[in-house]
Amino acid sequence: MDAAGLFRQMARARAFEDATSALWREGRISGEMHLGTGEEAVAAGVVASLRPGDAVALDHRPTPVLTVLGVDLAGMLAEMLGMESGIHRGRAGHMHLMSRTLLASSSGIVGSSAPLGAGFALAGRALRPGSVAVAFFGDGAMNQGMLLETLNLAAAWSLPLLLVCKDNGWSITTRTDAVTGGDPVARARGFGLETVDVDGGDVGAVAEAAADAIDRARNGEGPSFLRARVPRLDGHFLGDALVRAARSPAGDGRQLLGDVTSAALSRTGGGLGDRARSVVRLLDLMRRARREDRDTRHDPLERARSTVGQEVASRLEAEALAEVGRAVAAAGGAH
Ligand SMILES: Cc1ncc(C[n+]2csc(CCOP(=O)(O)OP(=O)(O)O)c2C)c(N)n1
Ligand SMILES: [Mg+2]
Repeated sequence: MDAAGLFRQMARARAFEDATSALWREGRISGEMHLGTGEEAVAAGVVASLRPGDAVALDHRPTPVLTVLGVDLAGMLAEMLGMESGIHRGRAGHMHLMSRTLLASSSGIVGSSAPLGAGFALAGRALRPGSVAVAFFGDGAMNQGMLLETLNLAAAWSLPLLLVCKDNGWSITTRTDAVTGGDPVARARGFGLETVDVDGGDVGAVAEAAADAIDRARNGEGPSFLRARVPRLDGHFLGDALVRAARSPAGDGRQLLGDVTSAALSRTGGGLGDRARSVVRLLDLMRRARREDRDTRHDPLERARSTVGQEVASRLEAEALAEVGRAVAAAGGAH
């Protein structure tokens, strides 16, 4: 797929995430909302190499990949709005979206997309020779036992599987490197998988790396592990306190710090050292969140815009906005 084609898919995915965000902020979607804003280059770059008969297993940020794959946008939005017209009659919400026809499935259980993907790959090898499966998950999932077991089985059974780690450096409010031994890529290599490490904000680089890995899987040459570093543009979930603090240090930031400091001063449980450390830790997290939030060069869509040129980008973004706008109206989400 050419640069414009990849950009078009990224723009569609971003427009869908933005529309979901707007509906959530209006109070129309209940519960937590994890968006994949910032993961569009990974979604577009990997899906570009998929064909009918391939399968994808997704995590709690499934919508960019599902949008690029071609799942009905109005049906997904209606699902999130809890309507009978949703693709799962309004009962699944955003973390359990799936498509039987497109062989796509998601789950909010961190790490579970890996064994799910391995199951898809195993079934695909038997039922649809030449097909592949892709599992998408975050860096936090790399420490889940079932994911590590999957790395092992995928290599031992030479499954036609691509494991894609969308590494945003965070697991909710924990910096993933603070709870991770060694390097995730080296870990996957240790199990015998082919590995590749790419800038997940560079759609061309993702597309190229994924194409190689998927080709190998199709040809029976076994599984691969692709680590793509991505930004987390909307925080862990919409309304994330760290993002609010980052965007408004004098308002939400001061309030959050004040709340944690007074809790640390007044709480009876825990030693003084622990309580002081929790305030220092919060300050560190707020500093990192602010730095990431300010750094707009990290926005993959912004970067892709300069690759295709402003004129083409504007046209494709306008088309994407119109398409998603129609889906919002069809879902009954428009005012
Ligand atoms: C098995 C399991 N443990 C904990 C959680 C709670 N939880 C939801 S998202 C998340 C962080 C996951 O981090 P990562 O895999 O890096 O994904 P990210 O949110 O950063 O995209 C956790 C711990 C969960 N959903 N499932
Ligand atoms: Mg993460």
